[in-house]
Amino acid sequence: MNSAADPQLIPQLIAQRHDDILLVTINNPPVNALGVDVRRGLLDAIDAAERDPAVAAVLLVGAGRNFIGGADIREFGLPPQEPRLPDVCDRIEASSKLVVAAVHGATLGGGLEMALAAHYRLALPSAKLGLPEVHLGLLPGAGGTQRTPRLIGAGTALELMLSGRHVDAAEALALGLVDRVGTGEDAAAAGLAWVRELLAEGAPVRRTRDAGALADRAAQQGAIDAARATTAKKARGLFSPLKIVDAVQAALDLPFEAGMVRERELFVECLDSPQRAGLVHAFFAERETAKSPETAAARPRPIAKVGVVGGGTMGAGIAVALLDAGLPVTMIERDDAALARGRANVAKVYDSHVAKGRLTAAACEAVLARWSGSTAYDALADADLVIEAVFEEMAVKEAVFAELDRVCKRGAVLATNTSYLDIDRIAAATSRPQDVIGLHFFSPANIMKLLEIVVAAKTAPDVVATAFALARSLRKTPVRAGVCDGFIGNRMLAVYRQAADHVMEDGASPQQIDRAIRAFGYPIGPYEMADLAGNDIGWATRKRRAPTRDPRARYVQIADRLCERGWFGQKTGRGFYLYPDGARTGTPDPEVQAVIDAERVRAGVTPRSFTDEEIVRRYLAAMVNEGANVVHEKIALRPLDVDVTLVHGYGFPRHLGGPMKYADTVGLPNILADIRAFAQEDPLFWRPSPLLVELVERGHDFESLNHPETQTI
Ligand code: 3H9
Repeated sequence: MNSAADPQLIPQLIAQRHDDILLVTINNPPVNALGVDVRRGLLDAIDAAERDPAVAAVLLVGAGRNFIGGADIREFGLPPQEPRLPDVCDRIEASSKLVVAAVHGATLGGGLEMALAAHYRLALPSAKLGLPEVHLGLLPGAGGTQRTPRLIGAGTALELMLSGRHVDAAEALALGLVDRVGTGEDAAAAGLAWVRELLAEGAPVRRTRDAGALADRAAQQGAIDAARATTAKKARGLFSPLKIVDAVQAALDLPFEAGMVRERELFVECLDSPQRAGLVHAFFAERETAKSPETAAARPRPIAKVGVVGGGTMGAGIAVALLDAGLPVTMIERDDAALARGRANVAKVYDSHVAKGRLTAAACEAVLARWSGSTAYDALADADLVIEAVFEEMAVKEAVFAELDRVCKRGAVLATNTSYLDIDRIAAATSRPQDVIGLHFFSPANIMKLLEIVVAAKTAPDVVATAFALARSLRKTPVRAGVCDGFIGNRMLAVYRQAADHVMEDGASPQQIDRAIRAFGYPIGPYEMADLAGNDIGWATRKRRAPTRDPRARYVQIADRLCERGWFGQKTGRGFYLYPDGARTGTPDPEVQAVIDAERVRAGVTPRSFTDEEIVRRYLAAMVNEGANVVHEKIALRPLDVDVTLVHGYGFPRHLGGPMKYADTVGLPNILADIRAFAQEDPLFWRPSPLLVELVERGHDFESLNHPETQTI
């Protein structure tokens, strides 16, 4: 029953009286983020409820699919606006009228903190609760670090805040984050029914700040110490995780108000850190790359059945990714033995899930029942999508696509997983180039998040839209790329790896280069990575490119010398490093050093020493310069597409946002100055990208190109 006395709120907040309960609905699409208007409205709503003697309780719910997705991330870095979220939460908690939150869908960050400030909490089955601020370089700064430990203990609170993971309603109940799990999907209805029960029972106002889970000081201190030790080891240069631990320490040591002051100080330190800027950039960039001009303009084709051609590492990984998404997969191989190996490659992944207790044997069987195999292409006649993952050679790919053209139904999407080859040529092997697209997965394809969607000259818009829809259902991070040798990522890798090779031939060891790049934030150095992936892959590419290589260009042959000896990396027990007895971590190899020394003599190089800093500067300057070329040539839509590619496919540290964001942080004039300085020794390799030069001349940064509406060049 609505009353004429409903307080007048703002469009993002709807208040309705239901007898003596004020139902406040947060309605701020898309995720009900707690922007300044919502915060003001919430204060007004609580004040209005306090003033109105006819109101006995307030019920907070979210409109649409979520309760609240958190603070409004777009406001970070802008001048703060009152009221601050922690003050709104304090006001809710301080209310003399009962405040209840009924949550569903995303209940994250500031959204969960607001629910924790309410006096009682109910979660619907769809609820996903979490404190994911750590992924944005932040800590829960609206009382989350003070209320959560008081409610569920320091150890559990830290586990949630340091992992940022989402918990479902049942787990939230078991942990004590919520008081009750409701049924159905209607938060208002479930919440109103419960508030009526609470009022009938005379349930008291109950404040989380007074909850007693920190009572056993010694045990709580033990949990904090343990979390600090693990975090110091695991956080690898990340700033906010240890601040989270500090804030929870304050919850144990200080009274609530003083703890909130400490939380604020630590939150502001995180807010001001470049890592926060990098991680927020990455957050929005990942959402931008999930759209493309075609997704706005065309409807995806339905995909119910998929074919995969090739059952090697890549084909099997792609099959697993598709099976994981619930799709039936038909695998094609050239003979029965190869098909059996392909099936075994797929089954191996699920067997290891079973062995680790992640999947029951019955569930494993059910997934594998969706796999079928054949040695005849005709088995793909009714596939809606076929992904080719065969040997990386144009003639082989052309033959496969000619076969697909013969057997596939009209309208089927024909995708190639090539990492380098010309997709326009592959498409020309069919009579339907409009249906051909590149889907470049990264190995292991069922794990790596990146999917380069490579749009060829004749690819139809609805085929592009289909690829993006597929990426979403596979939970991949898609990036739209154009056709060139290596697309976005591998094209850039070829260039910055050459910069590293130059440094190696000029005097640095593979160990020093790997160490410098790891210290920058990469999980693994370039030569450790090459050994892991297999040096023969790069060798094949270099051989393919040899006829088109500029004869004047510097060409470091060290890797070729290793490959000629069969030293392909981990799989052969040696590469740039030695891997005795199947070791996964390499040890320096004196024979590799001898090869390097010999190559230096052959190339007439007098070795010199490099600082780690110079190594990193050269590596990144080469990366950023090629990134600028990739944007300039419209292979990538924007600099942010380069960032997402390098973060999700090549290990670039996410907290720096990506190479282009990093370049903006360092300053484009500084990057250009480095390139010009390095060009003194090798003007052919260090040619400044025209885009980089133009941006510097105009005083612009890469960010200015990320939003076409404000684009100036
Ligand atoms: C925080 O709370 C700090 C406090 O502790 C302290 C403060 C003092 N703000 O992901 P989607 C946009 S930090 C603004 O595609 P889904 C997103 O950009 C925050 N915008 O949807 C996109 O926009 P567009 C802690 C946001 O259904 C659209 O919503 N919270 C926010 O796949 C749809 O997003 C988090 O870190 C936001 N908070 O997933 C949660 N969230 O359409 C971050 C989303 O223009 N959010 N947008 O591209 C998420 O994890 C997911 O978005 C969510 C929905 C699970 C909510």
